[in-house]
Amino acid sequence: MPSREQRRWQRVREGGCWRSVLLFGALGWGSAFSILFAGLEQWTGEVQSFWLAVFNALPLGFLAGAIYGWSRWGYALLAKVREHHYVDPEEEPKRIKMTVKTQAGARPGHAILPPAMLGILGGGQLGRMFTVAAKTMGYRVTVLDPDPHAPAADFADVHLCQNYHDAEALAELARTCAAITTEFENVSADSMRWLAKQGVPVSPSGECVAIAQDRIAEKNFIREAGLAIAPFLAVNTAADLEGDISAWLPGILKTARLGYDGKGQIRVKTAEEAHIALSEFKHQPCVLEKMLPLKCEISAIVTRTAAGEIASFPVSENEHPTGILDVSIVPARVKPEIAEQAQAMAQQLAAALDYVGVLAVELFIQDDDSLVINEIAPRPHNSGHFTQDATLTSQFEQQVRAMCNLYPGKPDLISPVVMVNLLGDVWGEDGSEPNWEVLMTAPNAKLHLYGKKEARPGRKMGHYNVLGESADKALEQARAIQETL
Ligand code: AIR
Repeated sequence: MPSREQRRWQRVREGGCWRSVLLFGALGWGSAFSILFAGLEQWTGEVQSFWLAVFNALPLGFLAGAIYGWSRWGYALLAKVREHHYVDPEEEPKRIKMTVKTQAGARPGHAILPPAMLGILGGGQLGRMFTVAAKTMGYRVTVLDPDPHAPAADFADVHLCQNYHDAEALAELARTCAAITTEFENVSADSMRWLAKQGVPVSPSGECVAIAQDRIAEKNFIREAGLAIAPFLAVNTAADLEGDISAWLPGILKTARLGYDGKGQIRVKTAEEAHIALSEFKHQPCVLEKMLPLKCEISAIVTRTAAGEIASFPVSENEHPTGILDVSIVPARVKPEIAEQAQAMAQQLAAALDYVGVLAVELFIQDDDSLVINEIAPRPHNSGHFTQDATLTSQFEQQVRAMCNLYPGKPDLISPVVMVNLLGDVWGEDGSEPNWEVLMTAPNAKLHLYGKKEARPGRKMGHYNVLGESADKALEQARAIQETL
């Protein structure tokens, strides 16, 4: 049952401003006020005929009605301005839960508005797409990345070409930026903590990044938050692999830190293989994760603001045939209650972390339909690139919005979509470009290239989104295009 406040918003939103003024204001409310005034006059004994009194009171009634109507118009105008923020919780109870503040000034803190300078640690493809989103909204961007050819530098106003812990570069960021974020969990969490200490809003916090950077800390946090994870063994030294480890076999040995895009992972079937894998990783801390019987992999990406509003993107179904994401299919072809549960788990985790920004949660659907969290990323995610073309707000715009203390944009899906990654493998050995012809002539396919100078096998060079009538149709076309590259 919608509340009174919700019904009022609904009427105002549906009514349109001028209709409110004319119909309800001058005529409707005018007549009502006239009758009221005439009733008062008759009551005080001033007039004999009630209808004559109504007639006499008409000008005053219309004036009062118009004033009331105009106040409604003001309200309607306010509604129009705020409409963008307003999501009726009754309309979309599962996808998005927002706390709507209707009082001016009720929102804690101040919004950071364009043309403020925003800072980002890391200038890879995720930083590049963030920069494009921020620049589109009128912000300026400073990127810190040691690579002189960092993809984000093509669009950024300032590129600080230094390491992520360079004191001078960090001081420059703190001095010039109104808010700072990151695009790569391999950046230094200490740098983020230092920046926050200088008084700049940093999101996500250094604490959240530190948790996501370390698989052991990450898994412990998720478990303590009461959410399901795959069974794992923390392997700090080879001694942890002694004894009976059959409960985690066959499994995957993953380095606790600095692994991404399938890097730092080896599949192991026996204890001996686990030892060999650990020496390959030069005995750095690892986790041994048990391989689970899986139906499929999905991800739930949420945006959370400092005020606690959370918006969830539709869940994507992900395929990683070689350990690197190949395609994301949206909406995920899973039971709706599973998708909803995944979103709820991501929201719960974001709240437990007191997270600010875009948080990606990768999950496994096991054979018995139960969900376990695989890993999290404290930033926009490859499996969320579909949002650039298929949702009302992209994950990169959400990152800007969250760090600037704006409300999250609407995350609704406009069309079923399939995202296909373009890895360096599709480029020629001599660096020659793939055959773009078919992709570029398909009106419903959208190409995004990252401008990386060097194409290496397994390196993410770009992606494309194919929008279709259904996820299956989009997938069919996306695969056909893939064949032609
Ligand atoms: N990234 C971060 N975590 C996982 C991924 N894929 C993105 C970031 C980072 C870039 O990958 O944008 O800057 C690094 O890509 P590469 O190809 O230079 O290793």
